[in-house]
Amino acid sequence: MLTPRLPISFVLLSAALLIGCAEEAVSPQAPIPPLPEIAIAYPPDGAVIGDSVVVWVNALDDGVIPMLEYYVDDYLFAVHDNVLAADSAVWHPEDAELGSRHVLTARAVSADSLSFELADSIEIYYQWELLAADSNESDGVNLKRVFARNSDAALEFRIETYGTWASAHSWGGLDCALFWDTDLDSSTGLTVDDTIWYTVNDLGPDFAALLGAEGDSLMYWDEGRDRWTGLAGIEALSLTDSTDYLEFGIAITAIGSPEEINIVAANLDGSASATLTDWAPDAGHISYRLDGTYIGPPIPSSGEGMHRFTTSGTPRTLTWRADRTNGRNPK
Ligand SMILES: [Ca+2]
Ligand SMILES: [Ca+2]
Repeated sequence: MLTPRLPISFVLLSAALLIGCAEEAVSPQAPIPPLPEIAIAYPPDGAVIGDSVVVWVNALDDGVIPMLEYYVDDYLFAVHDNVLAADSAVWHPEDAELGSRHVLTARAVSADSLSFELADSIEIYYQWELLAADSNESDGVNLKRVFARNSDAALEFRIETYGTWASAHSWGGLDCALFWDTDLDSSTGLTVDDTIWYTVNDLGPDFAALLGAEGDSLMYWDEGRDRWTGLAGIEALSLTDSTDYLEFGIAITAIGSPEEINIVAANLDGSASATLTDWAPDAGHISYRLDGTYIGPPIPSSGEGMHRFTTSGTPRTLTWRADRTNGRNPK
């Protein structure tokens, strides 16, 4: 059988192609396997952490992560090699400010000189979430910053002041109040129509926590009698003499288990004129979601202070509880 003779030019071209294919077949270049998708599984986005946090990262599909890097902001705090499926690292904040916000990032990096990467980021807060920063409006004790955090069961606050009180539970020491609108309705609770010497910005507070000279107590607004009435429930109180901050917590069930509340903080400085009030914020209110994102340990209790409830302190004319029938209206 005769084979048709190919033109010389085509034979040469075919040979060149064969040589080219042979070179490709022996190339040492291996394809780069795709990285698995990764996700930060814990903590949840927006979490408020304690003194340390364990960060868990999951690979969402099969594969090995050649290198897994953990960052807080731009700081690399852990690197793990050849991660399979799930991995964790611990961050210990050092010199972080209370209430500071940080971006936590996990970055999966391929083995070929960092050319290929996947990342996931969340936001976290250190110890507390900052709700309000208030200016220094007097020489006496006045509000500086208000913080909050909540777990599924507890709602906790930290209040800092300019100036230091001497005796927390004496007149002229501290008389601080935190007002909560738990039904988000300014027409219920204490309103402008009620016969009391103050209104709480644009809030219709249904509950209040009093701390200091009027006794450390949780109150509710009695609509029938138009007055604050005591409830049990102040927990984990950290309130001492000769300092400028307090921390306390309540059971969320004590205020009806709301999902969101509006908040105004107030301080009554009894050391000078006994009429000087300070509000945070100065106008309006703070909105706060009780989303259970605090994952740190509970506030250390001062001795046997858990579930502390007192009504000690003798109410005076100008107090958060007082009404106009006491004869004086400082407004
Ligand atoms: Ca202030
Ligand atoms: Ca209300």
